[in-house]
Amino acid sequence: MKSLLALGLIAAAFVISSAQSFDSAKVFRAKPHNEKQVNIMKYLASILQFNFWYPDSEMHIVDQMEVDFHVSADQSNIVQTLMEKNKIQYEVLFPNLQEVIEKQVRKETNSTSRHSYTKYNEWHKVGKESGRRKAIFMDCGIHAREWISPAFCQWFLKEATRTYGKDKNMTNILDKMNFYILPVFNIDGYIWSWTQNRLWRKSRSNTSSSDCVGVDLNRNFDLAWSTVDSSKNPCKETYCGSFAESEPETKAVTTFIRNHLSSIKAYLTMHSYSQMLLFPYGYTYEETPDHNELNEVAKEAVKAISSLYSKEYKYGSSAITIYPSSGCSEDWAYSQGIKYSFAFELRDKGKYGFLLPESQIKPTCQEIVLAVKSIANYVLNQAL
Ligand code: BHK
Ligand code: ZN
Repeated sequence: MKSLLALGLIAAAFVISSAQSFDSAKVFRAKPHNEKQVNIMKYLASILQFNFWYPDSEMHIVDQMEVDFHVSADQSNIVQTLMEKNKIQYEVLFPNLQEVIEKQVRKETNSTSRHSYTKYNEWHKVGKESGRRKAIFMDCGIHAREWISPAFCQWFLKEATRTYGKDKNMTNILDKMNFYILPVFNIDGYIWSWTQNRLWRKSRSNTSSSDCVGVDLNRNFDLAWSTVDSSKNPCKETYCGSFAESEPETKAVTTFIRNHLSSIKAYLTMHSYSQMLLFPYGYTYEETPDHNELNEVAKEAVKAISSLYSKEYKYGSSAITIYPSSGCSEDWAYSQGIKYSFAFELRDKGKYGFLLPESQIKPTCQEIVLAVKSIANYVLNQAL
């Protein structure tokens, strides 16, 4: 035990002493006043150890440029002497680089103090602070052909930017929460739906021995994967993939969410169509422990939607309200402890379906912004 402790101490000492020391290293600002001096500077830099601050290397030194660099203690005298001999104008910005660094570390950082927005923060504090701040993760375009969905994510970004500082509620939301917005989840599929097949739903991966392409990314998540309403058949529209999170698109999102779990309080995923606001579960008709609360949040959000253009959106658990589906993103997010997990089914109810006319992009986005704000407000009012 004792020797272990000693080893630990040695290791700690080693870590501390392994930090580069700049004891008596000097920071110079030199200014060549003619071509000859430029060339001398370049020459000095090439034979001595100039550590450039500005510009990035001797290559970019020109006449009349203020050149900032530091040199180690054992070279600073010769550098100084040679600049003086050649009448190159210079000043010493810091006579002892180490001293300034230490002063800054001691004064401007303090490993025991709390995170501060007006201080430099160590990594663990940056992470914690980001974790303390609430966040909403929102993705669009899991299914390629649902073009209104990516349109919404883009709209929301624009609207948030446009109304920040003007709209009191949006300002408050953005001051207190982070939004992680993924405008197109299924990029390959989205491109395919533009170039090859307007009604493409899945991703574009070549998974199996079969000739069929693509995985239904909303069946590829790791909760009740491949149990109900998904297919093992790569040729089906609801093919769930060869294993949970088999697809890079899924993996990227789940990895991001897992890494931000301490801050992500809500998960929103945008689909179309049928005008619904859904929450878990999708894989079973059973209610979640949070069913009543989620139902209330959904009810308020749907009320906000209808306040604008009187569009009716149904709400409820997705298994009951739309149909059972397993391995869907919203169930998975909920299973990770993100209680406020919702899937939107945007306009319309089937008159145009996936071919929703462009004239409906604006009103659809406007009404859904209200729903997102409604959910965000609710989440903000919850304890951490
Ligand atoms: C949405 C969220 C959770 C579970 C199912 C759904 C319905 C969605 C799907 O994955 O089948 C329907 C859809 O987007 C229309 O293509
Ligand atoms: Zn969809």
